[in-house]
Amino acid sequence: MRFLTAGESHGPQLTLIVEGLPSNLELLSEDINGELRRRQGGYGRGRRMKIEKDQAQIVSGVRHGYTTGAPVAIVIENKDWKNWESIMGPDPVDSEVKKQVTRPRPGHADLNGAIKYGHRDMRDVLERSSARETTVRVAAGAIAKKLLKSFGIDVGGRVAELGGVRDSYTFDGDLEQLKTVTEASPVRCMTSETGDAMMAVIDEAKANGDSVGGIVEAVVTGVPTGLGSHVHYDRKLDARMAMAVTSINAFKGVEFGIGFSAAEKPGSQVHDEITYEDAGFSRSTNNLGGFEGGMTTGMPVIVRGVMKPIPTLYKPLQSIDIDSKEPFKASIERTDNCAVPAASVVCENVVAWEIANAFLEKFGGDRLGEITVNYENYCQWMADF
Ligand code: EPS
Repeated sequence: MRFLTAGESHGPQLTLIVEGLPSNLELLSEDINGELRRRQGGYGRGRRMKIEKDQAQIVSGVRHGYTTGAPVAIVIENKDWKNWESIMGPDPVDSEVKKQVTRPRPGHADLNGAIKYGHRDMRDVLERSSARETTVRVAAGAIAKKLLKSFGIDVGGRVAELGGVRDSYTFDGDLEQLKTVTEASPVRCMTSETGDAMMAVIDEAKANGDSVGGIVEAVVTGVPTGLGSHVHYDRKLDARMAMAVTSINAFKGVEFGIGFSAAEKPGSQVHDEITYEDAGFSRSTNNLGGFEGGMTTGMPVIVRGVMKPIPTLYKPLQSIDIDSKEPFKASIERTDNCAVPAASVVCENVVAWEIANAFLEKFGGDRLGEITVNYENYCQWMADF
């Protein structure tokens, strides 16, 4: 499978094309809209999310509730477009209509993109680099989640740390509980007192015109052994996952299982001992987060990503105007002062996409039924191994 996205933050719509989905997968707009709603929420969001009510319109590849095997195209309207038509329209306009952005925000794509693509108005950069694009990546992930669900694979996520406040929870195998608790938490945190402390940090940052980042965790259960491969660098699924997670806007790093803390421990306390019971091979712990040798082990996949604080600040940092070359405070764009809870939903969905893609590589077919036969054969193979 592959997908392409198009669309600017204040353009008319976002567009997604997913190619390579099998036929006969049940897919309803609501499967996607449910995920879109989750992404829009979270404590710390700004005024934009009061304007948008993201709804997926499926415009091809699905008929009477089932995929046909043709590319699935989805559009999501930007309701804010009506306020930006003259600034963002495709047709030529008088130069005075253009509100030129000439003051790059430190930490954003503004300056590098302007130099690289030759824009004197950095709106031509920031509109596409905006995290608004994660809307359609979540739509792609929602389709992946639906596919995975047919094979008993489930995905959830949580906020593990926000603005320096760390939640002490570690995943205990109960994904249903994780989903229930995080869905009820405004910051998607598993421990309510920690969630309160996270909200206090967001309030404080907002009062100071500042922003805060954090760490999110995605968890996938029901993953069969052997997705990905050890035989070539670009077939290692953890490596592909790292690319997917660090490509989420503002993400700066990724870890699996105990992650970077493995550096502090001896090997005997890091590697997960192999066990064998009626259900087959397993591991006594899951320090490696469900991956060994670029392949899934059959243990839950645990992926964490770190999001830097959003670089658009109401208390802007020092910058240089690209026209006058004079120092100026960077331009202020309306923004969220914390999008970590939303980013947790995005992380879940990009992880779901990578798992689904690896699943189709291993068990692929043109029809869902064909994939099911391939998967069941493999389950039998594993049981006999
Ligand atoms: C964003 C700035 C804000 C966010 C936006 C990402 O938008 P605006 O500039 O319209 O106020 O709300 O996020 C979304 C629109 C979204 O859907 O997540 C940015 O600068 O990246």
